[in-house]
Amino acid sequence: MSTATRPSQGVPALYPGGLPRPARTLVMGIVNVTPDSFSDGGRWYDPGRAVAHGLALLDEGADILDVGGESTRPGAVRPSAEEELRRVLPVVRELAAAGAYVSVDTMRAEVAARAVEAGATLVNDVSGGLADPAMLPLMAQAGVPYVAMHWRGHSAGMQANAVYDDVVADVVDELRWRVEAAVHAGIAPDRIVLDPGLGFAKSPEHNWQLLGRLQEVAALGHPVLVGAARKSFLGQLLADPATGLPRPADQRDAATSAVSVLAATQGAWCVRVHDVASTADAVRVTARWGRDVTAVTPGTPLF
Ligand code: PMM
Repeated sequence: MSTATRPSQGVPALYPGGLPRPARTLVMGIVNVTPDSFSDGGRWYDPGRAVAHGLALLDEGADILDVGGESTRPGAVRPSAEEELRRVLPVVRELAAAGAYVSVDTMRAEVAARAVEAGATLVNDVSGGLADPAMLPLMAQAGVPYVAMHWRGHSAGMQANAVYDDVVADVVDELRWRVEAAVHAGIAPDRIVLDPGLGFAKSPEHNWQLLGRLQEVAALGHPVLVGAARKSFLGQLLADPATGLPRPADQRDAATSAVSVLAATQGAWCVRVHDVASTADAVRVTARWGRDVTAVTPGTPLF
């Protein structure tokens, strides 16, 4: 499909608060412009290749493209702000110009501001405003939707923070505090999306508990984004029975689609994935299925 014929990719008209609210779970396609992300490290590091990849994800059915220039894999070393800008800006600019709904995955206010200038219409901050004190005030000013993820520290040492009394209750409390901080800074509540932050200071068991009790996160009253794609807890679940070795990251897409379906049944607003084609189909099937179930027994959960 040529870029000229790609005006909106079916993303519904924006709400006054800027959040699309379709009748199904949205699909956010991942465009990592990094040399070192765990799942696709280096494949789209060149800006031209990243743009081509983003356009291909749109054609596969992505509603939103999430462009990131910093790997958050456990132990990752942070790039400088200049380097992050150099990676993401040209990609954001070109994808937005092609008509995509572009999100920028950054913890830095300066990068968020420059990306919004370049055409990004959503900011995805894995630190929920904790990494950069300038982020929440900037978001209040920018007025675009803001994803606040549950986070307890930078990747280098984050797994040492994976200590909870009750992971779901603790994550919900900490997300509530982030919402309070965001609203206090002036961000409109209807622009805030929450994310439990799978894999960020979480053990596999923590991730499974959060997924199983996703409705407790949704009960905070904000749209919920789920980022399970290709993460190591899936690799561990599907470890080779003979060797015990985790399933490699590039062979976790079927499991990711299964998580997308289940997250959609729990009312997730959006799922963030690498393999858009399978999840784009999965969320459509889930929405169609759920419509009839709801029609028969209103208000009954699917499972
Ligand atoms: N995970 C990664 C990066 N950004 N953003 C949100 N909102 N939620 C996530 O779970 C999340 C994220 C790390 O995964 P990647 O290296 O495959 O992009």
